[in-house]
Amino acid sequence: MISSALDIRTHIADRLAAGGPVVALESTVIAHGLPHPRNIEVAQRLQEIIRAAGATPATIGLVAGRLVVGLSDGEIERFATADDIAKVSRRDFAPVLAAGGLGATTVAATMFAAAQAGIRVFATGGIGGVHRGAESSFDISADLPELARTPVAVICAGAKSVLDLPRTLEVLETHGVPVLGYRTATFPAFYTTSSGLALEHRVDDPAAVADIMRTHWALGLSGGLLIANPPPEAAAMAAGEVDAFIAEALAAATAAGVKGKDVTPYLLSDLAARSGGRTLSANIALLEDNAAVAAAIAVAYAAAPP
Ligand code: PSU
Ligand code: MN
Repeated sequence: MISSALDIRTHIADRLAAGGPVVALESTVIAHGLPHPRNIEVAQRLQEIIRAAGATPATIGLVAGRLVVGLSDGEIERFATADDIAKVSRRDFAPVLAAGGLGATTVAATMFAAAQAGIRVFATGGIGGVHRGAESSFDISADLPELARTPVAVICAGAKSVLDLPRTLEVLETHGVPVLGYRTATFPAFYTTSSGLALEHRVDDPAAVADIMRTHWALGLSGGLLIANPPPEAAAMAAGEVDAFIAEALAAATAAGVKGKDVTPYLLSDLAARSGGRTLSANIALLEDNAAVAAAIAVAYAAAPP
């Protein structure tokens, strides 16, 4: 049964009903991940990239008590400009829906909404993961258990190296989430093309990814798949360049007492400031590239549905 709180906009419902390719997009990256006005430009650009590849973009967020799949341009603009937008992960849905107003969905929440709507492909920047020091803070993103339980393929540039990447991969393995390197044999590190961590599986074209998605779900394996696409070379940073900024940003976050859901947005904006905007341009370039790869995968998946 589809909840009355779920608002799948007509153009999305029609495309899905026709078996057409649809790519989900999150709203946390708009509201909390990128500064204004780049956020609105990027949100629009991601939709254009997906349309140009023949798929339909469905940006997801909470508006006035409803979980909307397929936000309008006007709504996306509100996410890009309003202050105090709630960051919504799985635990936050019901309270934020009850309160009304805007809620920006994280990877976890966007996956949940996409699956409810019947969307199988989702493009983002980087997933949340195991934070450094999680052995004492217990800070592990809800994105990881969501990947374990919700059947959506998430195209990302890995997880940011502010996280503990080896442990992030361990948790994904524990939960049986396939991690596919897209044209790479190692896990990308978001700002940099490689973390140096070897992946078991490498896939080189969208049709092969779509085939693995079909097989995974046809077997009755639950949960999502992670497609790890390195940032484009031209925009990627060198590890030596980004590591010092990350160490400084982590120290600044600790000194400022930043905790919980505020950690990721704090680090992103702190890194952008410290790097003179280098991390921001890398972030935007990889978001655009992930949208293009996701659209190609969605088109391939729609061409031979399960
Ligand atoms: N990675 C980015 N930009 C972002 C995020 C991740 O490059 O804005 C957001 C995503 O929405 C992700 C969330 O789901 O941060 C993870 O937050 P947390 O670590 O609090 O789970
Ligand atoms: Mn967290």
